[in-house]
Amino acid sequence: MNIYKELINGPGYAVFPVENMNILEELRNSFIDKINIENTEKNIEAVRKAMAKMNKAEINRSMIDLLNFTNLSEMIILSCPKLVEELCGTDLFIQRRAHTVVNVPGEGQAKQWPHYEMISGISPYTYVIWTPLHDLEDQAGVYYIDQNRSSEIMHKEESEGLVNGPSVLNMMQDQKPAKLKFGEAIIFTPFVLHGNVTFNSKYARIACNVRFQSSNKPLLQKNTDYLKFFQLPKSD
Ligand SMILES: O=C(O)CCC(=O)C(=O)O
Ligand SMILES: [Fe+2]
Repeated sequence: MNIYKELINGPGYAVFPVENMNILEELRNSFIDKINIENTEKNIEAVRKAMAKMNKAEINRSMIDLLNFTNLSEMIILSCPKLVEELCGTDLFIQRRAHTVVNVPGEGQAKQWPHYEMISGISPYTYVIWTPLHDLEDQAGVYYIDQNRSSEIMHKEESEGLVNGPSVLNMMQDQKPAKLKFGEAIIFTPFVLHGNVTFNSKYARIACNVRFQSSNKPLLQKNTDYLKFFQLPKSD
């Protein structure tokens, strides 16, 4: 099955190898440079180890250093240009500021409840690319729920007048996050429920994600505060 079919007719998510590893490596080095954690060697494992021991306030503080990572969105998109072009063409709206998610090990630290991206007001024409900055061990990644099952769950909630009711929150208990290697990414639609779970490790988990859509499709709720125009270079 090709990725388009997996996204539209299949589960709504697909793992794929990043096309341009040199850009992903450059992205990772840029993250390590910018995050600038004191007395830490400039490699991803050392940064992960240092961040695993930081409290939430310290992590939030260090995230401020990433505010000047102003081309993170472009870098993720340019690491997978063929896939992006196949799905959305060359003229895009991309998230102005891609997210970097640092998830630390230990009970009560899981950052994301089960959610689907449409809930944050992006358009139904949006795709998300998520990629870790290192191999994922244990349960540190993200789990994804088939989009048909996701939509059944959300319809059930709606009929019961609930948002994040027990059936959604209980989903966190028995999920198996996808184990990606550095150099792999997941693409998913805004209808797929996903989230993360508690994991045990000496290392924090660090991943980046970006939202994008064709500039020919309606934006609906989001505007250019959230998105910027971006044109993929001509492919040869
Ligand atoms: O990185 C995570 O744990 C959550 C990421 C997420 O919610 C997303 O990519 O939309
Ligand atoms: Fe999400």
